[in-house]
Amino acid sequence: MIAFHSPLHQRHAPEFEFFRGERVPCFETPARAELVRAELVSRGHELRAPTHDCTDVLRLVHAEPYLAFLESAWAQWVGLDPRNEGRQPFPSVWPVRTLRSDVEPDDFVARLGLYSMDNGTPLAAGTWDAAKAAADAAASAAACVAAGTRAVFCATRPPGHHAGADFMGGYCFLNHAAVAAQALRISGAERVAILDVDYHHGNGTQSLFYRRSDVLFVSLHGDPRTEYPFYLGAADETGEGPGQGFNLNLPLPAGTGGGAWLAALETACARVAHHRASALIVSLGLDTRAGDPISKFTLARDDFARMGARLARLSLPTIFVLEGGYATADLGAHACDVLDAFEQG
Ligand code: OKP
Ligand code: ZN
Repeated sequence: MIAFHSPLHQRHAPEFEFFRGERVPCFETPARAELVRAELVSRGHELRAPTHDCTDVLRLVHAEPYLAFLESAWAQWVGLDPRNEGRQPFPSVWPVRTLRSDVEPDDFVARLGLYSMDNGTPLAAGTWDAAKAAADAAASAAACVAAGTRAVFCATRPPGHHAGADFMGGYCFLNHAAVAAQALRISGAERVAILDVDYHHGNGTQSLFYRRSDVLFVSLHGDPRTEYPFYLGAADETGEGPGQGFNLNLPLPAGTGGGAWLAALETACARVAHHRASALIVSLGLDTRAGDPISKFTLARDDFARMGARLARLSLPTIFVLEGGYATADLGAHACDVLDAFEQG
């Protein structure tokens, strides 16, 4: 399978995040994409640098003020104090209900809060470069599929599915799956489906397409009553206005194993098939594996090949976009098991 990858991902390398009240080393590391890249090469997949600039599509997915903030955020931070080069900024105040979110404050950290959903998404010097390269990969994958390629993988990071029109969150900055979907729509696909199999609900992707019937969003994820992102992902979120009926959430309890997960995948695939899409985008989170350090499903190694084989039976041109997966040593194997089974299916 063709896999888009850019070494620019390495420029996004924050050192720590907050976890259970402590500063801990980041779970979302450059090593993740490097290990996936190495496994792709060893299994004979074709690596390609992104071929397309996503800028025009990006403007349709994200709000202009957010893009302007994100692109210059590190320069703004270091501009406050040159010693900030060695420090990570974190938001500390958010415009929740009753506070105003229509004015950009002059204070940098207040602006960071305005454009963030959590304090778990550390910025680094090269965050923009890495996220932009991943979005370029998504646009390139869309061009490939529009030109007739059956399946493409975006071996990119940071992930994207928590990022919304004007906010970052959950290690995500730009929504690459949404960029791929929007790029496919522009290149003539009338209907597109996004299937999100990451452990965490793709709140950003859901919100971007919630009022649209052209892009179906279906997600299997840990029940948000107990799992991040907590405030979106329930089964009663079915779409709004023209998008009514075009959002399907299948929350599953923590502890769910391969059998129940694959049964839910069946429901998800039936809904995708019913959409009669001309292409599928899979937000491929691999954090559903037993032992993932921040997730609570218990899929086994073999379940990833089963997933790939089931997705192949949809018989749709498919773009796989890497999202989460933090049991880093096995990440390449899990990704390639899905892709190889898909290609053999
Ligand atoms: C991103 B993706 C606390 C750890 C949990 C949020 C999880 C983000 C998951 N700092 N942080 O969907 O895999
Ligand atoms: Zn996840």
